[in-house]
Amino acid sequence: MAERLLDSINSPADLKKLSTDKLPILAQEIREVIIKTVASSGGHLASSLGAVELIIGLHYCLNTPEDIIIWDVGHQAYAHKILTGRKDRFDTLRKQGGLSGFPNKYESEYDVFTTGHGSTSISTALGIASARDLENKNYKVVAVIGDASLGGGMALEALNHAGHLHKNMLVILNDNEMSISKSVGALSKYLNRIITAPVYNKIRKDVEGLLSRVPRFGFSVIRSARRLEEGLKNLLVPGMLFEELGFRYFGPIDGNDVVMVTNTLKNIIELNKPILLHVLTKKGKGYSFAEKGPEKFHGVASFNVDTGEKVAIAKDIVPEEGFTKAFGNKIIEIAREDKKIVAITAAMPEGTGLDKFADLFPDRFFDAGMAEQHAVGFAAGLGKAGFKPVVAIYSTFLQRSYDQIFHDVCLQNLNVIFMLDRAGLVGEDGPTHHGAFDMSYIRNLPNIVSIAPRDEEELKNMLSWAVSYDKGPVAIRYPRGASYASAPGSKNSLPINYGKGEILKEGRDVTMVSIGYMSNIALEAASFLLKDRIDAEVINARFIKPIDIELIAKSVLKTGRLFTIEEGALSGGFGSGVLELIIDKIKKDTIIKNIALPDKFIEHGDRQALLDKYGLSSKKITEAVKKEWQK
Ligand SMILES: Cc1ncc(C[n+]2csc(CCOP(=O)(O)OP(=O)(O)O)c2C)c(N)n1
Repeated sequence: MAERLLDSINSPADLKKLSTDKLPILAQEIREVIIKTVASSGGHLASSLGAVELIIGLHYCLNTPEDIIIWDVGHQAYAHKILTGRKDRFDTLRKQGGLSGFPNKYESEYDVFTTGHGSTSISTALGIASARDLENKNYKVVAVIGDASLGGGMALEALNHAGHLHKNMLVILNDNEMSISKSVGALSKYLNRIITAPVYNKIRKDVEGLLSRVPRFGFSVIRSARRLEEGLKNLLVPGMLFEELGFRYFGPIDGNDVVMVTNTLKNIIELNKPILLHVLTKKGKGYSFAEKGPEKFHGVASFNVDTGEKVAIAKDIVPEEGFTKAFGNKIIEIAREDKKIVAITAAMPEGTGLDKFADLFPDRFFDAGMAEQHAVGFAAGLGKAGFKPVVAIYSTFLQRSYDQIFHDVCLQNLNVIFMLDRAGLVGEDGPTHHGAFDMSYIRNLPNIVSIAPRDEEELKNMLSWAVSYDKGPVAIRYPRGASYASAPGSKNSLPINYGKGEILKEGRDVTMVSIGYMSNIALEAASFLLKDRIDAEVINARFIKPIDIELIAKSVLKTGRLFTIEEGALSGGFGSGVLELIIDKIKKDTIIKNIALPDKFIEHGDRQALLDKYGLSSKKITEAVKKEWQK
């Protein structure tokens, strides 16, 4: 096989040895590596393919890692990993012990900041640029942010502050007109107007030509280019938003033309001021299936490169996203009857299962954009005005909205329902995406009820119950990828009743109190324990708040041993809540153990393997109970 250019590149210094005319070939080689790897490991394909030329251009023109790049979300940075000494380990992407799917400061000095959540990069970059100036240093700072992430409150707050501080920094707006699905919002319309303004575009092309032809242009050229562009934009670009915010705006340029990107970067990088470079990229670039269906290829599981089809999962593995679909179907059923139901997502209609609802009830569906804080405040307004808002946001992203949950929903005691998908370990996306903390951050707020279903049937019943409950907010949490349509024994379940748990299996030796899907795992553990003649009572707590402490205490008084089991952080979580309330209701010599996620950020890897590692598989739970039993 002919030697690839990529074979000789082990660092950005090697990249700089290439002449610019070689860069398109390198981009193609990097794409091939990304497609091949993601087809096997799964990951964020479409965004990473779109950003290849931009990443080559940045490492070609900057002096990394002294010059600093902050990636927003970080899901687009695969080419950055490949160019910064990690190409030989790239096949370990997202695997346990392997490379992270996101920038990770513990993985490489080139990953300055560990990221995974959106809209953070401009704030971080501005902070670093300010520190640099305080120390009279002169490295460069660049934030790379997507058009959807730019709509998040934090990014807009940062732009506002940056224009005021007037720091030397470069913000690259990587605009592919897509979030996971189509970008929404007035800002996205504004960007689209910049791109499509016909007269502006024509003259912009002349400016672009000027920028790319002159290898390193002098101040007089900058001045005339600027004057030309300025006059043009004053005439044609409504608002000149970025300029008004204090940034020099350049672009839009074709972000998939690596020579254009490189030449433009070379020219603007030395301008000592806040600059915003608007690059247009194609999400999924270079892989036809991803170009045609960027939503489907935003985050993918393993797929067949030739057909673009998902690799079939073995029959014995429960279908992914069972809870998500169950929610999506049930909310439609309820909304047909109840015209006050409205549904809200923060840029994730498919991921949360609301896409069908959006098609059926376009007037009652709201995509607030990648703006979780606003989504919750907005829901509060709808709730205040008499509607029943159902806000579906992943557990980890709802962290953003903590103050809105507190101030706009709980304090007003509004009937807002939160659907917290991906509550628990998500697997390969790792620490930024695990939903480990929601029980802790919701349980401590007054007025809100927090519940978790053990199977899809129970999720549907809980949703119906939450809609009928009219005394305040309700949060329903459920994990990723693991679900039973109807778990063993669930057909005989009791109806959902405020603050009441249920006994799934009676027993006399130990009490296992579990929440949500973990109740199925606890039942499995109980069946293993029976083989050792340990007769466990298993309680499905159903309510994280208010906890059915009477039911639990009665059982513990009988068995003398209490095990709480939850897929969430130990600190402040469900088990912690049980202890707060049970302490004066049980005997002093009761054996107590909380089985939960430890007080650390859990790494990425296979979900089942991680659950086992952290003691939450039926095998590990059985071992933990036996250990206490033998004491
Ligand atoms: C706070 C937050 N909300 C939601 C997400 C989930 N998410 C990851 S990428 C993405 C879309 C990003 O779109 P954009 O910024 O335009 O980048 P692109 O993928 O198009 O390159 C979303 C919604 C997230 N990572 N962080």
